[in-house]
Amino acid sequence: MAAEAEAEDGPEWDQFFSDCAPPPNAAASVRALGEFAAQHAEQCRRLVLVTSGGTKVPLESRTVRYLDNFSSGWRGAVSAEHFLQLGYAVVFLHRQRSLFPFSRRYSGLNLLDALKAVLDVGTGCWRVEADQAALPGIVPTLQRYAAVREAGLLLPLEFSTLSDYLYLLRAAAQALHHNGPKAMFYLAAAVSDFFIPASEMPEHKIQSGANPLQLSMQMVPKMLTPLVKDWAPQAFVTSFKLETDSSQLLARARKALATYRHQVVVANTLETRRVYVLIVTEDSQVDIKLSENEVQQHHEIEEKIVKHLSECHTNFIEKSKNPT
Ligand code: 9Z3
Repeated sequence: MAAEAEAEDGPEWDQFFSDCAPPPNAAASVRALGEFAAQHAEQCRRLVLVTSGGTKVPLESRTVRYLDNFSSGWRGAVSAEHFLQLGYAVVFLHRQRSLFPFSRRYSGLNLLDALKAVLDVGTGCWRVEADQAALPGIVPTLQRYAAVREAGLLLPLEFSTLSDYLYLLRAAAQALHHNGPKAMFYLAAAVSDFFIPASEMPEHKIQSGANPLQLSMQMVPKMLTPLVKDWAPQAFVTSFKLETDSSQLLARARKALATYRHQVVVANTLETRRVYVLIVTEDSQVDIKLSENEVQQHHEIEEKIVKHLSECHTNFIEKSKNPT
């Protein structure tokens, strides 16, 4: 698989991947992806790859320091739950220790405050009791999580650095190739645009005497190009566009669609991302919002985003059966 893919990635990507070591769990992840994709292809189930969280960009080979970004993984974790709710199988490619589907509800909590060790006088054994009041909604959450696990609908994969992320994204895309148009990519991870190639990175910790610290970083090759053209040409691809200037949202989303020729861009701004997104396709643009009232009732915008995209995905699958 790797050799075949490398021949198609283009020189920039050949260079990128030959320059970096595979992630520590690469072989097991590739195997798990292949099995997961095949199992759900056989069951004719829709499958989505959700990417989530930010990438780490090392500044030294023996890494002490790295660049990171703001992403919490909320968008990805919440969206993954809603995709599962709609019957999708989900590959959840997420930054290590970022928010995770289901457990994300309790991420701000010190678990030890919600648990108590209790001595059972009858048996003389210790058991652990949970304070349900400290864990709101824990019973339905555990039930949903257990059902998802039992049905084998969730494959979590972790990344930490930019190169781990890109390696696993490519491996996932190649595995999902077998799911054809039933595969969706939902690229919500906040991926660095800049990196320092291994050959240009200092081996040891940068000394604090370096004042001012000057870094020279290169642009990361645009991953959407090979993803759409070579790695998963039949899949339904949704990318996310993040801006800080809302007046640029539509133009930047249209530019991305015109450049990569994929299906959807979800555009959002840093400050309003929990309550507003703009979903742009070749021939439509749809505002998705949460009202004040919905915010107060703890609705999640991801439910609306995922519902809208799954409808677009249905049309895409239908169209691929009857191309005009
Ligand atoms: C997003 O725009 C996501 O919605 C957020 C979610 C990262 C803002 P949180 O994890 O935040 O819920 O805290 N993701 C894509 C960001 C990105 O890097 N997009 C690239 C760009 O804007 C294109 S691939 O150029």
